[in-house]
Amino acid sequence: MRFYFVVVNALGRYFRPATPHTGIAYLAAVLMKHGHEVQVLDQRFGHSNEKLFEELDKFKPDVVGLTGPSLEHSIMYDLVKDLKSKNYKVLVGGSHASLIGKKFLEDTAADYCVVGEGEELIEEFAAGKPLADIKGLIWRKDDGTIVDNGPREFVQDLDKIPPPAYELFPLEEYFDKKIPVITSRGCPYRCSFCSIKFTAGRPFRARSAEKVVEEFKKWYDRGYRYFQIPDDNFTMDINRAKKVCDLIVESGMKLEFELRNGMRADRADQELFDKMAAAGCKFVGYGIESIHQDVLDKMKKGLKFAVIPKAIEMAHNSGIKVGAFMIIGLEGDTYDKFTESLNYIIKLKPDEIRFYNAVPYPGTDLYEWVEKNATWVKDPETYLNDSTYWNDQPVFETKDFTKEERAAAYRYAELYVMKNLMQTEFGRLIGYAAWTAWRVKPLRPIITPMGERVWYVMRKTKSLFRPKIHVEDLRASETTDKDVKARDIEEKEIPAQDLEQKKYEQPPKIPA
Ligand code: B12
Ligand code: SF4
Repeated sequence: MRFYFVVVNALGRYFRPATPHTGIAYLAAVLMKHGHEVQVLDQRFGHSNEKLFEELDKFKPDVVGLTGPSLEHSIMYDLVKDLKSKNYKVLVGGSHASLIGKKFLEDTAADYCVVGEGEELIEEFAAGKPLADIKGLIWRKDDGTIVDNGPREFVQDLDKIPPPAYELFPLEEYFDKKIPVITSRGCPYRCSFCSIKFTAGRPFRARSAEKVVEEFKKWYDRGYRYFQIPDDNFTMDINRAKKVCDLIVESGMKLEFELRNGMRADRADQELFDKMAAAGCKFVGYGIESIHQDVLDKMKKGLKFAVIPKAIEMAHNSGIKVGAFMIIGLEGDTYDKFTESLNYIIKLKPDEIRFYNAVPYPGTDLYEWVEKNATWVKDPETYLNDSTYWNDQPVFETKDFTKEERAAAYRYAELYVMKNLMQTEFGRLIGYAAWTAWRVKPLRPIITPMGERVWYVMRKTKSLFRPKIHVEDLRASETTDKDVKARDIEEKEIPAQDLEQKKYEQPPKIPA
């Protein structure tokens, strides 16, 4: 079969895509392994639909596959309409399709919708298995009836999936010369706001360290030195994470990587950070969300705030930079608690701080809580599609934390966040000058795109000089300070049934 995949042009506040799309690269790899033909268009580079239709005319696919997040999903809906007007068969998947499932086919004329992971499903689909027998598929019968075949089990053995075919993407055009390598999928925690259960799911599943290192090596041999590990929970199994790092070191590759998607501050010890640093880790983000234990408990984070300062210290001991990711306005939060969170987190001296407005995705505990206990400022259909929640406008309010206070909190946090970001990226003085100019609101529409472009050029220039290796220096100065050890980290408060060792080594079946 011939598949044409489109990464829909939903960029939100990003002005250029950072990396190729991992999900589509995986699907393409599976299809090509089974002899199918695949082409990909990353429309986030701004390719028009005219260009898309020219390509489709030439390629004549049997199916056009679309992927996109909830953010700006109306772009995907419009594209479905255009594709259907030209009689293409349309298959949709990814975060938004997985979130709303059947509703996607109710709201658009798409033919098929995939919920959750797509590799095994697309193999069956391409092999011509009867649609009614393909678990995880929602499809439209000839008479228009929509059939939901029910959920599919998550892929149990990730090592069986071929590595993502990033070579189908225009690799030189991405923001950074950076390759994402997924080493595990899923996360068994139950944070009230998190929508991970709809795509990667709760069962934690890991690739073998050997396979992971093989994938790094594939790109390393092609000149890549800079990687991203976008796992949901890279250190869920700490020993496995250590093994991945050990094997990278043993392989002799002198690479750098970041854990920008975040790791849990309570699933780490000093030895892990030492090994991560030796393997080339430069940055980890912690999903901290709030400094207040009652707020953390209400969001079911399963995290004791007491571990945070040590976790930051441990990463710093190993020479790894730290990002602190915070959320404004979850259950139990107030304006005063927000200011305390901001002030306290600054004192912990992470290298980067980000504050986000809480966004309830349908189907999450947060969403249900908002329905019962709070007031929507925007209706879900609007805010899911709308990128303005990146700015200061909250999606809901409570009597203890009003929309005006939420907006003020975001603006206040943003001042600090932007100063920190600009000084990190452009240096102390130029960063401060840029930030001062950015603070003048009427100048922002000029300063922001200018800054982004300068930033892009700086990154590109920097990537010309890669490989730029600091790993040896780091190894030489490996920390001897072992004061902060694993036992100092309190591990607590995650539903025991999810976290028994055997449960995440042998993933449970898909939860009902
Ligand atoms: C890396 C990442 C990013 C990267 C790159 C994303 C990219 N698209 O290239 C960056 C930093 C740019 C990013 C940005 C954002 N992200 Co993000 N991101 C992720 C993360 C951590 C990993 C994505 C990934 O590579 N997964 C691994 C691959 C294998 O899985 P996959 O992409 O889901 O694809 C599989 C299936 O979904 C399915 N599938 C996917 N597409 C299709 C298409 C077809 C036709 C078929 C059949 C199947 C199919 O098959 C694939 C293989 O199994 C996920 C969390 C997660 N685990 O999904 C969040 C996640 C996708 N991001 C999220 C969000 C909210 C965002 C942002 C909107 C804002 C933000 N707060 O950062 C922006 C949106 C920008 C954009 N246009 O994508 C949410 C999406 C929720 C939603 N309903 O939309 C997620 C789920 C995080 C979360 N816990 O809530 N993100
Ligand atoms: S720990 Fe992270 S990935 Fe896991 S449920 Fe919480 S927010 Fe989601």
